[in-house]
Amino acid sequence: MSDLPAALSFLGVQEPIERAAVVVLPVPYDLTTTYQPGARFGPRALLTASLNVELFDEELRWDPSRVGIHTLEPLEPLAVGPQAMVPLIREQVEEIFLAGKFPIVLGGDHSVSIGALEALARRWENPWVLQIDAHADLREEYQGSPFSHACVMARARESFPCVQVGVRSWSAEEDAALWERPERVILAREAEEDPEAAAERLLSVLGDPVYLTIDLDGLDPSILPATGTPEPGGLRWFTLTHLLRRVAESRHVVGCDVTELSPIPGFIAPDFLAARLVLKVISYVFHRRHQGGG
Ligand SMILES: [Mn+2]
Repeated sequence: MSDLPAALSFLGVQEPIERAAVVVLPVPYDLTTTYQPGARFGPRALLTASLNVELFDEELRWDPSRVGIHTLEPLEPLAVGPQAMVPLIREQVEEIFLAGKFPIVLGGDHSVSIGALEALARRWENPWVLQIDAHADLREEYQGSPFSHACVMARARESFPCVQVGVRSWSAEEDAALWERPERVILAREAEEDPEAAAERLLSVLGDPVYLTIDLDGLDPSILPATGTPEPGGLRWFTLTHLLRRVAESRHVVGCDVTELSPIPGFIAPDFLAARLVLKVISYVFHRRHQGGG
């Protein structure tokens, strides 16, 4: 693991890795993107935007960067396909888990989650996966690959119980699989109509510990248009942050990935949102531990 210059580290801070609680792994890979490619530029745009993010969390009123954040060098993409990327990502994330640290994988397209989830299966006993996404991602295979972004949750459900939040687009093929356990699905519409009720329902089904996989297209395209397959009717900022805060307050969140930022040149708001969301996750997850809580 080699270091990045401070200019390309998350928030522009770079704690030595031994002392960091959070390790950020940029994976600029998007070769399974089906509509608008460009998620390969996501990590760089997010990291660049993060240099201007206010470190102080106005909500919990503390500076979450104090937990120590270290950003690794971006994982070099392999053109041979997602299957070759999976073990590379798995090894790096497993190393972060084994060091007792909190991994944050920055995609790249959503297929980068597959390697991270394999590391999760090796490191944690019976973890749950909480997916934020517009799409069900439950195809058995897509365009000849079972490791496509469109198959991420089909792979995840082979190993973990999963709850899917923000969903509003799926195929006929995925429909039956999605509704196998309706209590584990919170549609975007439901979350938007009553964020508090949605949070209560989420907490009534979600186990512990929890890994978060955030496909940014779960958010509404009015605030996050910079993504490969935008879908109308998504989550708003306060809906999503409320859900994440409630989860982090009551569950052990062990890691996360944030994928599918496909920057629009000259339009920085989505990049900034993504950077702020990563800092919110760190704030919510570590605030309790920092206060001496569980
Ligand atoms: Mn998606």
